[in-house]
Amino acid sequence: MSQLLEPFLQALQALNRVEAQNILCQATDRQTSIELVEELVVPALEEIGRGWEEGSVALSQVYMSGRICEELVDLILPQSAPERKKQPNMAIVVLEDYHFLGKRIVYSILRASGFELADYGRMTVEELVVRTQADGLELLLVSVLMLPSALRVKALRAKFDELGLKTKIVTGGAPFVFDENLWQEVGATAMGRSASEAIEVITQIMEGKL
Ligand code: B12
Repeated sequence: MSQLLEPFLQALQALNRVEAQNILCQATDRQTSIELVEELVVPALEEIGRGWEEGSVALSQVYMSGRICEELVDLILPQSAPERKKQPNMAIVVLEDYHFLGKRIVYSILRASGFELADYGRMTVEELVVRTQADGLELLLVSVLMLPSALRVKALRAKFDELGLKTKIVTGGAPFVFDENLWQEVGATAMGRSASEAIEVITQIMEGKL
């Protein structure tokens, strides 16, 4: 897998969608699509993000790489698993942020693993409170990549508490990976670093461990 990272990265930076797709598809007979996403797509985008911070990658490259990866992820991730698991009533949302790829991956992988969940797209705290109450959610998965958005989870938890909503919040995305205590500070029940960890956390919640 690691030897594919450099060519995949180069294809993305050259905005060569066809080449990026070829590299990814070559590996699908050796790796599961979930492994490919987590071991190739995510590290490549992180590397591109680092390049942008250092000034060696343009914002247009960051944007187009993100779009190309979105399309490729849709292409390789399996559709919903036929058997659904008995599970909490749950949804996933991007909270006041514009980074959608993480949510899309977590959503697809959860559905492919047998979980049923609603996709709320992008919402503000106010919209989310109304929707959560109306749908009677037991579990809300929140994806953010920017720190100000991550801090909004605190306002969300406060609104839930004000209304007596017991909905559990599980957070994920870069700010929670950078600061390992942030999920507790914003009042979440747990956090996950990847789509696989999302499955682990939900399983623990179903077993009453969280
Ligand atoms: C691609 C990208 C963009 C694309 C987004 C395209 C899209 N459709 O998503 C574009 C170009 C639009 C963009 C814009 C901006 N970006 Co940007 N972007 C990135 C970049 C390079 C990669 C993000 C990404 O897609 N990663 C791949 C995905 C799959 O990873 P992920 O989201 O982390 O998800 C995984 C896990 O975190 C986890 N996960 C995610 N969500 C959840 C949820 C739950 C419940 C669980 C359990 C797990 C989980 O599972 C996923 C799969 O493993 C990051 C760099 C980085 N290191 O993250 C910067 C980054 C996030 N961006 C940043 C910034 C600042 C911006 C802009 C403000 C830039 C600007 N000045 O215009 C704008 C924001 C616009 C807005 N109003 O919000 C900063 C945020 C800094 C901060 N901490 O606040 C970063 C960190 C770059 C940096 N170092 O400065 N960006």
